Amino acid sequence: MRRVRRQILVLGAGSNLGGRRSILRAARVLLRDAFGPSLRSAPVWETEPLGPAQPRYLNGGFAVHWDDDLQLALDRCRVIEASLGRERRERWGPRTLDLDLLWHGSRSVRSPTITVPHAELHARTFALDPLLALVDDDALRAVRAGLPPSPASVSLDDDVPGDAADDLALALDRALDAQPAGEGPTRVLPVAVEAGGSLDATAAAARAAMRRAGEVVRRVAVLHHGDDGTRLAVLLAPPR
Ligand code: A4P
Ligand code: MG
Repeated sequence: MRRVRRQILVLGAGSNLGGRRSILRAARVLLRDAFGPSLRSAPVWETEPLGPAQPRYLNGGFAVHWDDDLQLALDRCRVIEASLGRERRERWGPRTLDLDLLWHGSRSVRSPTITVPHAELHARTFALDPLLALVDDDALRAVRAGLPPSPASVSLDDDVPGDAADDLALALDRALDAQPAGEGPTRVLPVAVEAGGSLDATAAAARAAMRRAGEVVRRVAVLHHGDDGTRLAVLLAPPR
């Protein structure tokens, strides 16, 4: 029997609100559930925003095996974006999470809702860098060579100090004894914390609630952390 080589679909990921690293890590967990264990992650780059004035982005990417309809893949990405706090206001506006379909091997698709390869791919180092970290393609490499170099990337698993919302996510992961490994399906619990609660108090209250409910926490993503309060997405393992 002839072996069929599965197509690789590369998703571009960007975040410029909240604990960006915690959001991309949470996205990785949810994407693995949605697309299967073949998922691989690119490193991440901090990039200047393209479009209206807004915070800097953390950009990365994920590769999955995918032979199915691209609309189905985009729909799954939309569900993950929404569960990690994505709100659609202005085009190119700031977002907790953006997942774009960048590239699907030799496939080229143009429909009213999907253009693959991504229409802006050739001009965007923040999309090409993660893509080239995941696939080897001479034509793409030639396109990348014509664009300015990027600063160094870091692994999605490296902790870079100095980002308050991401520091909070890490502290909560520790306080809640997060167990990132395990089989899906992961559930996402939105949690709102009023302004003024200390980190310890927030973590203690959340931990008590999880213990009472018998929940196992996989990861905490900080969607918003400001003077007006904190919003979290707590990723829970399946009920035991
Ligand atoms: N759509 C068509 N093709 C695709 C595709 N390959 N992948 C359609 C995803 N979506 C695709 O997307 C708008 C429409 O594009 C959808 O209806 C979809 O069917 P959206 O996610 O709803 O809105 P958006 O993300 O605000 O718009 P758009 O045009 O996708 O923006 P981009 O291209 O995602 O750019 N600066 C930095 N440094 N890093 C960034 O990641 N991202 C953006 C957003 C702006 N500036 C940035 C970054
Ligand atoms: Mg988009």
